Amino acid sequence: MQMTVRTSLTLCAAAVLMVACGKKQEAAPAASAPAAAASAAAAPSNVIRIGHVGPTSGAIAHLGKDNENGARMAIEELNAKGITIGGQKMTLELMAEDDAADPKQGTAVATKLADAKVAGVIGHLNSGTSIPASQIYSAAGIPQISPSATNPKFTRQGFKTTFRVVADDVHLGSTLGKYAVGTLKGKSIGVIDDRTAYGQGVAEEFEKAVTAAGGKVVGHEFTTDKATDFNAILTTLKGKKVDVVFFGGMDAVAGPMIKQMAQLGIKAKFMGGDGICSSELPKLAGDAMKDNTVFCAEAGGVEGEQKAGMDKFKADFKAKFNADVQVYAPYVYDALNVMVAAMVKADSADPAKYLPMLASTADHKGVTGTISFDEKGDIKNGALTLKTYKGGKQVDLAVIR
Ligand code: ABU
Repeated sequence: MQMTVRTSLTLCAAAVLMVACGKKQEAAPAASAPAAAASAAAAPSNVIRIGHVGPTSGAIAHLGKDNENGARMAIEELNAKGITIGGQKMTLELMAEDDAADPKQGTAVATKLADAKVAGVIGHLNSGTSIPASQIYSAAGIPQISPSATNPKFTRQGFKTTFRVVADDVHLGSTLGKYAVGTLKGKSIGVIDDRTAYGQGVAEEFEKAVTAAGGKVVGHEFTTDKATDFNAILTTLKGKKVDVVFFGGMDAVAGPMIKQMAQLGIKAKFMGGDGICSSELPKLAGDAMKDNTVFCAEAGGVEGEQKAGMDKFKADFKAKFNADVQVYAPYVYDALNVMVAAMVKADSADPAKYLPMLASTADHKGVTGTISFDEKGDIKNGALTLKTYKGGKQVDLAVIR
C-alpha cells in the first residue's frame, strides 16, 4: 500500500505540468538564464557534484550560511580523506545555491540543480522551500536530505528521494507544549505564528499539546516571516494576561518580538521551536533577553559519549569559520556524510544505484548522533534538546526522545 502511494505520488511529481493527478498544479518556475547556462556544463567523470540549498540572503542568511559552511566542512574533509568510487579517485564539488527562504526561488534553484544533474542535494533549510523543491528532485530521481525542514509533510508525500536528519514539528510542538504546562507552569498561554509551513505547523502542534496537558491557550495571533512590528498582536496578548508566549517562526522575527515584549512590559516566558534556537538570538533580542526567560528546542540531540563528537565539531567549526554554529551546521555535515557513505557503499554516485543504500542507512555514527532512516525517510528515534539562554549563551536543559 505504502509503495503504491509512493509510486503514484512520484509519477504525479514527474508530471510537474499544468495538469496532473486529476487537478491543476502550478508549474515550477523555469530556470533563470544564468541557471540554464550553469546547468549546461556536465561534471567531469571524476567529479561528484552535490547541491546545497539554504537562504544565504535575506533575514535568516546567518542560518543559511551556517548550513552552507557545514556542507563545505564535510566536503573538504571527505576530499582530504579521499573518496574512491568505481576504482577511480573522485573529487566532491559543492554547488551551493541561495533560495532566500522563498518557495518560488526554492523551486527555481531546485530546477537548476536538477538540470545540472547533481548527484544529490542537501537542503533546503526551510520547510516552505524544501516541500515544493522535493517534487522536483523526486521527478528527477535526485536524493535530497534536509538538515532542518521539520514540517511533517516533507517526508509524507510518498517520495522515495526525500530524507531528513532531524525530528519533526509533531515531536517539537508536542514536547514544548508539555513543557510549557508541566515545567513552566503556564496557565494562560499565548501563541503567535508566522504563517509559514514551519511556523504554522509547529504552533498548531504546540497548541494541541498544551490542551492535552490541561493548559489553556488564551489567544493565537498571526504575523509573517518579514514583519518587524508586533505591537498590536502583543498588546492583544498582554490584555489576556499571558504568562507564556510561544512563537512559531524563525529567530530573525523572534529577536525583535522579544524586544517589543519588554517595551510593552510583558513579563511572560518566551518559547519557540528549533527556528529560534540559534546562537544569534541573544544578539537579535539584545538586552531584552533576560536569563532563563527564553526556551526553545533543537530538533536533535546528543548525550553521554556522543557529546564529544558534537563538541569537537563545534570547536573545529569555530576554528575554521571564526563563527559559532547557529543551529543546523552539524546536521548538514552529517547529512552530506550519510549521502557520500551511501555512494561509497553502492560504489556509484548514480542516484538510481546509491538511493537504495541511502534509504537503508542504519546506525551511521555522526556528530549529531546515530542516523538510521525509517520507511518515510525520517530519522529513527529522533531526539530534541531543550534549551534556555543565560548570559547571552545557550544552556542545554535536557535531551528528550
Ligand atoms: N525547522 C525550523 C526551520 C526550518 C523549517 O522547518 O522551516
